[in-house]
Amino acid sequence: MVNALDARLSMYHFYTAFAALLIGGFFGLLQTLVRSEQLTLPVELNYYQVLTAHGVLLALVFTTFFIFGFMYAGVVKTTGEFASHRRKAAWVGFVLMLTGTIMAITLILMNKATVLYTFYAPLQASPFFYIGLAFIIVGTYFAAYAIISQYRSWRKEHKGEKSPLFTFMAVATLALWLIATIGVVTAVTLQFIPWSFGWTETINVALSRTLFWFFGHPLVYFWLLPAYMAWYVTVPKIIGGKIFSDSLARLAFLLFILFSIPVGFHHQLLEPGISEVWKYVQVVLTFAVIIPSLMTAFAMFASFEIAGREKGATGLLGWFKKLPWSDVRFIAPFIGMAFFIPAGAGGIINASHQMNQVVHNTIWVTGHFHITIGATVILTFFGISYWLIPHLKGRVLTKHINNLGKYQIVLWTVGMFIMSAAMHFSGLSGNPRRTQITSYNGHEAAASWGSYEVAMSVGGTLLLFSIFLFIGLMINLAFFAPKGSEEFPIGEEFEETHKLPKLLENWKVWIAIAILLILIAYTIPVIDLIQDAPPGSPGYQFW
Ligand code: HAS
Ligand code: CU
Repeated sequence: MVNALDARLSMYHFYTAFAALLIGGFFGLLQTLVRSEQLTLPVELNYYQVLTAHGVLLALVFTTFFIFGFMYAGVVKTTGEFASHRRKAAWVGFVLMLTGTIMAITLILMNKATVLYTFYAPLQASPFFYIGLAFIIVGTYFAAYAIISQYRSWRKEHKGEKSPLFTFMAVATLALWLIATIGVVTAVTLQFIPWSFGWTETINVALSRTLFWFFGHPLVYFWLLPAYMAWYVTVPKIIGGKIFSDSLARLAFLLFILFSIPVGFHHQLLEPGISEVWKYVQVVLTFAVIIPSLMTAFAMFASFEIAGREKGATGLLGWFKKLPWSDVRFIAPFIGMAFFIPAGAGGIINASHQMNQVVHNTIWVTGHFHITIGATVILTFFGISYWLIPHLKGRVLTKHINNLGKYQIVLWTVGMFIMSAAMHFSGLSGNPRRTQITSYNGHEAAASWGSYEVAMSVGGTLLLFSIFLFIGLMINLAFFAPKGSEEFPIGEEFEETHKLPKLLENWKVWIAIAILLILIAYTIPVIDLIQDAPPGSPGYQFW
């Protein structure tokens, strides 16, 4: 049984996350309807404002709250309940994050921060928007403290034992997060806040974007790694199998710390002011960060096969039939994994310097991140929710809800498939991202886009229906499902290893290598961006 106080802590994060999902998802549908010219927004709302709210609510708010709710639950499950001072720190973090969110969203709704979720300069929002973002980040530092200090005291009390895999992974994810946020915190405090208050007249645009992507790329792994935690630790148990290799899983997470950060230039391949040499270095490192995902693919197939064979499967692919196809806790993350095969391939295309010229700033990129974060990650989060919410609330996932859950997952899958396929294909023919009007007054270049835009709105409609169903099922699981206890699935190892290579838990070494790689990849280009900067830019509000 979970400690009620710890359960409440996680649940408050989920309530916030699901509220953000509902509103953010609704805004998403509005965008597809505007772009396909089926809807004109009321004068109080403009397209870019809705787009900003959609990005902030889903990419930043939904993810962050969900991830901390999930990590707290798993850390408590594997290391024991939180000491009260840590739980307090976690609540302070929650309140700060919520305050920041309310500030940022209010300013967006007041049309004072229509700068999209990447808040690229020289677009200039109200200073309170940036302050809101800063609150969210500072909140996550309190959250990180709660988890990391819990891990440290567990290790002190269990000298010589290896730490629980889930908690190890949470700490690795937070290590990545803490290093990554240095970039955005620097940009927000030293550049955006003084500039938006008018204390400085201009901003170094290229530098601000580089600091943003120093954070922005690892941010996508901050979303992905919690999904990987579920794949490595919980999915093997759900399918009645074993974790293929505990050490491989840990190594994959450590490699993410090394290679996630010094790669931000793959978002700036078409920007001036950064020499080709440094773009090349960061593209090579981007190809290195693909490796831990390939390791994960390998480990997943291995644990599926082990599970199948233990249930008597024979032949090359017999194990495939033995997977629990009627269990929503399995099919949701599994479909997420399947999406990640084309999604990863798309990422490799994006990262290839020459091919990036074809896809950059087209809606192909929007397609890419809807099948990474919007399918792979969120389907896994849906799968987690089906067992974690009843687990925390002392209820059970009934057969009936499980069946409805399958419909919800299928709706999401079909909706996301239609929408993101249309985005990928029309992106290849030049359809730009982040534009309200896609007909270009009937220009022939735009002739083929219209039908894709309609397909996107059909996909978007299915997605919103899926969200409605999901929220309904979650309310049911939290408040109305039969009382009982739902397990938090924690897999066992295929071959139990009691001792780990010491190096795998020597954080100093890994963090030192990560910092070294960052210094190699960023020092000279950042000096160039400062020394050879063109005159700074004043702020613009085009909305
Ligand atoms: Fe990305 C742009 C490159 C992964 C998210 N990406 C974005 C943006 C977002 C995003 C949000 O290089 C847009 C930002 C903006 O607003 O401008 N991305 C990559 C690369 C990877 C990658 C190389 N991205 C992600 C993930 C994301 C995400 C993960 C969110 C969670 N991305 C880029 C680049 C751009 C970019 C450029 C800039 C484009 C531009 O020009 O603006 C890699 O990490 C991908 C590696 C993944 C794999 C797949 C492994 C497969 C697995 C599944 C196994 C399946 C199983 C199931 C076991 C190699 C693990 C079996 C199934 C059966 C059917 C049998
Ligand atoms: Cu990236």
